[in-house]
Amino acid sequence: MNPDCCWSRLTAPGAAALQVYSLSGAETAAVLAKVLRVGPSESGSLQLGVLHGADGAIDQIMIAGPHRDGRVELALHGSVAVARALEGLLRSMGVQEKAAPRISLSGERERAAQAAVGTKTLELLYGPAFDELVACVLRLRHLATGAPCAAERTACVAQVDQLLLRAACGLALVNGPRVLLLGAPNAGKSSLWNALIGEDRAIISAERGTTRDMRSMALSVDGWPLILQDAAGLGADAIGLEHAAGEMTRAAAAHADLIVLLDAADAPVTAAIEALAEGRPTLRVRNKCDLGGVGGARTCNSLAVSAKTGEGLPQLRRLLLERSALAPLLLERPVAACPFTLRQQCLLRAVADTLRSLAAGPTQLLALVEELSP
Ligand SMILES: Nc1nc2c(ncn2[C@@H]2O[C@H](COP(=O)(O)OP(=O)(O)O)[C@@H](O)[C@H]2O)c(=O)[nH]1
Ligand SMILES: [Mg+2]
Repeated sequence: MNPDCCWSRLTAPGAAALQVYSLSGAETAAVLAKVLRVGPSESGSLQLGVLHGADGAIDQIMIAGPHRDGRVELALHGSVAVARALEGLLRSMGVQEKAAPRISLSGERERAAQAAVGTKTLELLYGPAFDELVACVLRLRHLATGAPCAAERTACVAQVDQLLLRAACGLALVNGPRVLLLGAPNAGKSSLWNALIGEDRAIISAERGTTRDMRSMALSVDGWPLILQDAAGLGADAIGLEHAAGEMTRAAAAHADLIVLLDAADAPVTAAIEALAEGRPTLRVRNKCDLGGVGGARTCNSLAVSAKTGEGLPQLRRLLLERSALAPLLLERPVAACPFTLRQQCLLRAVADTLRSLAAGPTQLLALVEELSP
């Protein structure tokens, strides 16, 4: 009977400096005992095992784990022969191969990529905002080490909130807010994308599933930066390539700063599309107004436009700015944007949350303040 254990290769196949494998399942320890001749190991520990072939020892293998999720990682020399010997042994014992987890631009990776964007520009612009952050940190440190009264906390929360608002503007200025056109197939997303960027770059077709890959374009709208994204539509019955394209759209929706929900009489927004935009900054737009019915004015909380005739596009451009993180910069007396990094913003947000929850003790706050210190 096959043991309750499966393996997957985490590194690319072929010769390399190092190969890494992952083993999981209730009988992982028993499998390792046979394959690498080691005893059970403590959670999170490192152990050295020896891989044996028919003619004796082949190589040493580093065993890391079990990790908290029960997984064990094996790190071995990158020779193809060693990897093949290990895989052969596992297969001969009936240990099942499992596809390695897909690497996607989400979670940690996406955050790291986001944090890296524009850091050089941020550094250059950082100067004027530096003193304010230092003053804020000093005040917070005083709060964390003293016994702050409620009024002091409230004043500090207000200061951190103000910094956060300005920081969001700063980052939007440096990177450009990401605006995603979202809608059903044939709503006219690609047509609108073309119209807004002023070039016929995307293929337009009444045939659904025409758009597959994500398209991003950096625009200047009234001199403000904006990243406009066109993605595949989300059809309810999508399969194969269309389904894969839809998955990319979902990922883009999760990271967009503003979602334009594009409606059209012949391609209405579905409940599934609405659900993707739930809780996110959203702007409702009705396309194809040239076909009659709705005029060029804003109706039912949505702006009517025509990607074909250009009607409503000046208003749409303005609304994109007003609904983005750039909005506080458009006011008659704009806030002073300060270009803190994404990491600093996350820390500031954590500080604000900690200050708000009266239960949190000063130790937690102090730890955050120390991390925030420039
Ligand atoms: N009349 C009219 N047709 C439009 C408009 N926008 C797009 N279309 C048509 O709708 C169909 C789908 O357009 P497309 O941009 O490819 O839609 P997508 O699937 O949402 O990207 C095409 O036949 C377009 O010519 C519009 O504003 N008015
Ligand atoms: Mg399209």
